[in-house]
Amino acid sequence: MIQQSELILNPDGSVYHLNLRPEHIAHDIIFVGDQNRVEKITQFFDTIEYSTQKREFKTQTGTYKGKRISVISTGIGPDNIDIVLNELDALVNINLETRQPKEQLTSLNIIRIGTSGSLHADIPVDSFVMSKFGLGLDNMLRSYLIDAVSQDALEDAFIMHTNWDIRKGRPYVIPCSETLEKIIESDKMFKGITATAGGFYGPQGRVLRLNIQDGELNNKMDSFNFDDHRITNLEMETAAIYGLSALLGHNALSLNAIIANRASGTFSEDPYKAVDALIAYTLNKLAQK
Ligand code: R1P
Repeated sequence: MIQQSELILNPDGSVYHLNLRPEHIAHDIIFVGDQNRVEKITQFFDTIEYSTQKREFKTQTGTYKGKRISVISTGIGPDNIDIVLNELDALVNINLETRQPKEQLTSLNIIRIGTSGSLHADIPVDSFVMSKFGLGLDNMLRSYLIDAVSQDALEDAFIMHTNWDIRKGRPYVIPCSETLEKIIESDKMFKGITATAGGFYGPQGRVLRLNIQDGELNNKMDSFNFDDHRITNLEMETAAIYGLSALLGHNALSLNAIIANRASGTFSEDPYKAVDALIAYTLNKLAQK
């Protein structure tokens, strides 16, 4: 039995941070970072059956063209992904009354619609990137036993290429769900490795007043190539989502609208428009699933 201190439930039986009970979520779930992006998606729904919010975690469940979908905001960073993935998994795979894991496990389909910076001049602002792999620079996943899902050869090549200082922890690489990749992909999308950083400034090479450990890291990531996969973009959630989904048995895919180009130093003139276009694209693909 899982103790009360380990799986915390609110008085109404909902999971502690997400404020959700099992009946409140669909098995097709869209993650966004920004809580204000939830309604940018659900405004297109036929109906909304449930809405809740606690802190940055806002959820709305409803139907889009007859398909039941939940949209959840994760806030920023891999630490939040640890909360969201574990609590969502508890909703489907743990009996919250007996506090025992279920024998029949359920796989959720999780698609992130995020914003991100591109590392290459030829992946311009306002384009879309699908993450074939997540490359975690953040360490969160290293609290779990990940050898069965992580890609050692790609990790080793990255460590060698960037002369990575292992005092920052060993980067981890996790692939996307091939099932979701096939459903969502098109020639409109760039595809590559998405690097996930544990912070926005120093961890992504931004220098304001503090010196950083490796000022050349973004350039080295830009020139990295493994089996024809290059590092396309840098954000803060994908690798953590891929890692926990793979470990817990869920399918995950991350899509990002490119709003900044770190190679050319440019920023989208209308980032909301790029995100809206990615939302429309994803909803249509999901409705056809
Ligand atoms: C940083 O500004 C945030 O924006 C990006 C990063 O991953 C990070 O969460 O994604 P979202 O727009 O989805 O939050």
